[in-house]
Amino acid sequence: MNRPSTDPVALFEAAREGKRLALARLMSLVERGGDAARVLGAHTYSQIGAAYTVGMTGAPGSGKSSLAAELASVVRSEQQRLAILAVDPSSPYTGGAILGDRVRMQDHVTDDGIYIRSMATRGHLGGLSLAAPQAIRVLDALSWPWILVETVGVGQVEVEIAGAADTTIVVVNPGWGDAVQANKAGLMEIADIFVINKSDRKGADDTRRDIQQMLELSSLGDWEPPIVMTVATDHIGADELWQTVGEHRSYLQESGELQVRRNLRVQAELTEIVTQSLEQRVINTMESPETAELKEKLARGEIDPYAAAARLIELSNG
Ligand SMILES: Nc1nc2c(ncn2[C@@H]2O[C@H](COP(=O)(O)OP(=O)(O)O)[C@@H](O)[C@H]2O)c(=O)[nH]1
Ligand SMILES: [Mg+2]
Repeated sequence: MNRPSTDPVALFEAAREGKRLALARLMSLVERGGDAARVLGAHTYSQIGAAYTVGMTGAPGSGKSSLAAELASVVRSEQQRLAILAVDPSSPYTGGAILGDRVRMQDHVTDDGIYIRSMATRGHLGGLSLAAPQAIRVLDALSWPWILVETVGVGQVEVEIAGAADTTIVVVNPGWGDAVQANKAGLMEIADIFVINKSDRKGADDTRRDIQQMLELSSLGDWEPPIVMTVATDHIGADELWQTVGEHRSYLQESGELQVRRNLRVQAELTEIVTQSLEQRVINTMESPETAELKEKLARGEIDPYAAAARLIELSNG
């Protein structure tokens, strides 16, 4: 029998009663993936759909965590609750960063209406691309109405995670070429809202123009991504940003695009789960003694790679 501390369903129920430690353990289970994540997925699936997910991505140091802290204040002033998932191993919210004065997140640490969790990359298959949506679902099932996912806008997986939100915010800074860099990283395509944070610095207007020009060159739908200027460290712009998120949400709901997006998202996740489990199965087969002879034959040129592959797939299905 599972002890309560590792039984995912028991942890989920304890987390539902507001127990923070249970929630922390639950998120660790999700991070690790495997059976516990599967059980949890089945247990929570019928209880999701009410949460709204906001992704925020941009280069390291662009001010995402500072903005997240600012948004947390806005959300709390509206008596709403917000969960923040930081998928950024380089600047986790845990330990020093959260308690230090670098980011004003310490105001929120003891607030029941705010939950902050950083997720680290795991060293095995599945990784963050599967853990992040699962973590979002758990928070959704626990009735967190708003979930903000912060990821560094470098690396395909990170960009994908942020882009898989209902609303995606792309954060850039003033300075020559920042918008161009964001474009190269594939951030232009996923942006529903642009933020030029550190607008206290020189070149903010130029950056705005750069983004506008890039937007004009790309094929837009009915929603033209607004550009919001912020200075997170001076509490400027977070209200407007949150209002813009609300407008985008209304747009998605009224146009029916929210459901379309969510359908595409869950289909992409399905593909990912299938791909990764097949990949794992093939790797297991490759390592099994049964394939030793096959590999030797391949090495001796007695069988061609395609025929060997067909045999290997047969073995992995068996
Ligand atoms: N001048 C200025 N500095 C900022 C602003 N927003 C954040 N910073 C600073 O930029 C640094 C990186 O911020 P952080 O929120 O950790 O960025 P992240 O890596 O994107 O999460 C910190 O030293 C912040 O104090 C801003 O609007 N103006
Ligand atoms: Mg950060």
